[in-house]
Amino acid sequence: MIAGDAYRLTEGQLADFASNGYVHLPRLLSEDEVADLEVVYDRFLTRRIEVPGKDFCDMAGDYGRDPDDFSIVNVMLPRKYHPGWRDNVFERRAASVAEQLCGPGMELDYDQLLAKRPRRDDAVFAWHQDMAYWPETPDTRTATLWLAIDDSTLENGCMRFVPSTVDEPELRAHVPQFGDRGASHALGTELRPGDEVVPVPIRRGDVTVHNERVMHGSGGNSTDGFRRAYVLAFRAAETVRTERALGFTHSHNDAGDVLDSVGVAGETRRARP
Ligand SMILES: O=C(O)CCC(=O)C(=O)O
Repeated sequence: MIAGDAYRLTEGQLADFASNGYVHLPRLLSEDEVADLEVVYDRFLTRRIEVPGKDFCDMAGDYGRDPDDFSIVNVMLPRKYHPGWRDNVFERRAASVAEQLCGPGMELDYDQLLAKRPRRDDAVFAWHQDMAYWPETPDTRTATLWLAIDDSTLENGCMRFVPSTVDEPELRAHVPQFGDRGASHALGTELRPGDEVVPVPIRRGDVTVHNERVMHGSGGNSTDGFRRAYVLAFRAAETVRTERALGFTHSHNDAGDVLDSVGVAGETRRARP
C-alpha cells in the first residue's frame, strides 16, 4: 500500500524476503510516475545524456563492443550524470522499502539502468551473487530494488532467482565472463544440479527486491521490444562509507587496482554471519 513516499509491506512480503532473498512488490510506482522517469531513461539510452567511459557499457560483452551493438545496455550511476534525478519518487519510495526490509540506517549505494535490446538472444545476464562484485564489509545488509520500466516477461528476459543460495555457507566461485576485469565487468557463476530456478515476471511499475546473497540472472530477449529496468541498491551507511574509503564507488571507471581487489575471480568467500 502506498502512502505518499512510503510503500507499506505486508508481513508476508517481509517473510518472503527473509526466507527467499527476494520479494516481488506490485505497483511500487503508478503509470504516471513511471512515464515521467521513462523520459529521462530514454535520454540515457539514446546518449542525449552523456555518460563517460565504462559507465556506459554492455553487460553481455566486453568494453570494446560498438555501443550500437550492445545487447544489455548498462548505465552506471545515472543520478551522478543527471543530478535532476536525485531524490526522485523511485528513490524516495525505495528508501522506505529498504528500511522495512533491512532496518534503519540504510543508504542509497548506487543506481544503474539495464536495458536489453530487442531480439538479442545473447542479452543474458550471467548467474551471480551481488556480494561477489563488492568489497567485504562487516555489515552486508542490502536491498536492491529492480524497477520494471517495461513489463518484464519470460520472453524478454525477466529476473530469475535461486532462493536456496541465500543459506549457503559460502559464496559460489565467480569468474569474469568476457576476458579479465579490465576487458569487461560481468562476473558469473554456475547453476548446480538441484538448484531450483524461480523466474519472476513482473509488470511495468512493479519491483523485485533482492539481497546481497541470492543468486540471480536473466535470459535473452526474444521480443521486438526493449526490456528496460532501473535499479537502486541500498546498503548500510557504514558499508557505503567503507567502500568509498577504499575508492570503490560502483563506477566502472574506478581505478583498476580498486576493481581488481574486489570482485572474486575463481575464489570463494566465506559467508558472514
Ligand atoms: O537486469 C538483469 O537482468 C540483472 C540485474 C541484476 O543482476 C541486479 O540488479 O543485481
